[in-house]
Amino acid sequence: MLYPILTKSRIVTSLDGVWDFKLDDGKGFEEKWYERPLKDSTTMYVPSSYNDLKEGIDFRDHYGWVFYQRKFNLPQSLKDNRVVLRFDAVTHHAKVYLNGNLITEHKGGFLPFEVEINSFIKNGSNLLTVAVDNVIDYTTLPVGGESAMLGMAGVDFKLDTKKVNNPNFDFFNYAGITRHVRIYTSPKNYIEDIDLVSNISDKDATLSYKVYTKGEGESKVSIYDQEGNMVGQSYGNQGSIEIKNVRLWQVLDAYLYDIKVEFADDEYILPYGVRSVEVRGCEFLINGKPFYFKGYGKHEDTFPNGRGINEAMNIKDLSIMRWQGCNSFRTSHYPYSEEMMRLCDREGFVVIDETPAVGINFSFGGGANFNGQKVSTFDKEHGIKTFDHHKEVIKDMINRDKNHACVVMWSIANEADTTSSGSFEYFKPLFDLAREVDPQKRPCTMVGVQSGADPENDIISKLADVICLNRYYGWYFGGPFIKESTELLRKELEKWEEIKKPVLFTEYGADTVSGIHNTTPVMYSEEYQLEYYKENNKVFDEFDFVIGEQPWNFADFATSQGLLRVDGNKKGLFTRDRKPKLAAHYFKERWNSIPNFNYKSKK
Ligand code: BDP
Repeated sequence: MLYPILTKSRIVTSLDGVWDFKLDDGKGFEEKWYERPLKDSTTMYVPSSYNDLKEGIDFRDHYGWVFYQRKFNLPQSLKDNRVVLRFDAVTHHAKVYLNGNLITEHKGGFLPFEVEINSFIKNGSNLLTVAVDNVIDYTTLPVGGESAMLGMAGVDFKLDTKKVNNPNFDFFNYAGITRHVRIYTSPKNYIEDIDLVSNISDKDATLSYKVYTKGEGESKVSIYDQEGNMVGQSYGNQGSIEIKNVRLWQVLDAYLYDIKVEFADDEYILPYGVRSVEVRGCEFLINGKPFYFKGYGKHEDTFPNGRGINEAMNIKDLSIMRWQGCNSFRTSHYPYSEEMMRLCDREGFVVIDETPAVGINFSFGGGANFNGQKVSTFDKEHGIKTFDHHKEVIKDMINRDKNHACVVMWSIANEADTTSSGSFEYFKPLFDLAREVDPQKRPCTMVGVQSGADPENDIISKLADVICLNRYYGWYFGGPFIKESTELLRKELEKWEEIKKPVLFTEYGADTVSGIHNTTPVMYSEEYQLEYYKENNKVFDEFDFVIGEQPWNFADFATSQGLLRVDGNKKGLFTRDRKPKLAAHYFKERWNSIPNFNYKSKK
């Protein structure tokens, strides 16, 4: 899906701003709130998660639907164009009404959807209503259950009078219209999508393209360098163009060409970086050189936006990461905003792009697993029901992000159940699908949970091109005995060595409350976090097939309330407002002395 931009044939206008808003009291649909102006509404900023923008726990933890509403008028001059209403993300389920008519519906909270509105627009004022549901269950991604993963330890009561969401994941279930809302236009004969793949040979590259169009016309594709010089051109919906003396997109030193596509009266311009990605043996090659991942698992999480897009913070985060010597991050645990992906293209950050598939695992929370029943994750009757939706999000994510130079690998899921019966049957077709739909055929991974899995029996070793591991030796596993625990990490790595694939640590960390200090490194102190990382990193450095380290997490973030979460998850190297903890300075020193390439290569 193309990102909406202004060109000579396209207009984009924003519907962001202050909308009317109302929590559903159970009668919203019955009373057809979408047919007329909302009564007794409050104000709400779009885009944002609504949860932290008004006071009170009933508001913050609201379960179910909410209604957003605004009016808009459109210029008459747009009438002869195709007019499209586009939502970049609505979490988790949206029903969109225009002038009282349901015009589209969308499931999944982290990917864009759009609808042509020509036949629904009126002259004068148009009433736009978006009903948004935050309910998570066995069919949604991320997954929710009937009892909490984190909370209510030892308390056996049911909230009969009140339904609550129980995330099977460790981040606050923020909801709402979380990314931009826009109306854009295109001519009636238009460019629908573009696939770009490049092959580099020595000094030159060949760009193969495919243009998907609607209506009558012929395509023309032209490549411009950053100075605006045309460096190649071709006609037809499919073809290839040579770029002589190509300037590659390099890590932290990006170079983007403009790919201009013309079709009938339509024009679209796509910034595109030429680079190659390949897994060879136990190495991860970018532009042919063995890359070492230095960076983080992150979240889109700020106050008071919640998961709402915060572009100023995106700039700040990349700046901090650059300062620290980082070169990469994972979009844990859902696809991030399109603006963030475009920013990473421009800055040269390397991104592992993850689906919202988190919580496909019924063994979390000490077996809290959905009301304490010992149901297996892939149990045909009572197990997970996410398969079809999982296919959709893989297709939609790859379709949205396929042309980004920054994206070097797809992550199919985080900490799924990868050992119990049915897991291979569930995941094998998903890996096949990702490999089939990506025009650039990037490597695929799945991020593994530390549940005592034996590398040989963990399906990750069969399906993934890179073994991504989340490991908490010295925290959940063996804390406070850091040294003894990392001895177990060493033993585990000796086993992974036999699988003969690259291993990347996508999570490791310890909760650390900023400001707690001690001469002896005790748990939760900044000194403990420092010690934890030093000891884990020592082990990583011993193994050549360990191709990177991404501590958990870049910054502290909001979670559900629970006994293990003091105002959220405190594993950040930075506080939620981006102030460094002690270990952040240690990583700055370490990462600035580790090169982006050839760190582990044998001399
Ligand atoms: C892992 C999850 C991550 C959690 C983290 C933690 O992938 O989402 O926040 O552990 O417990 O299980 O801090």
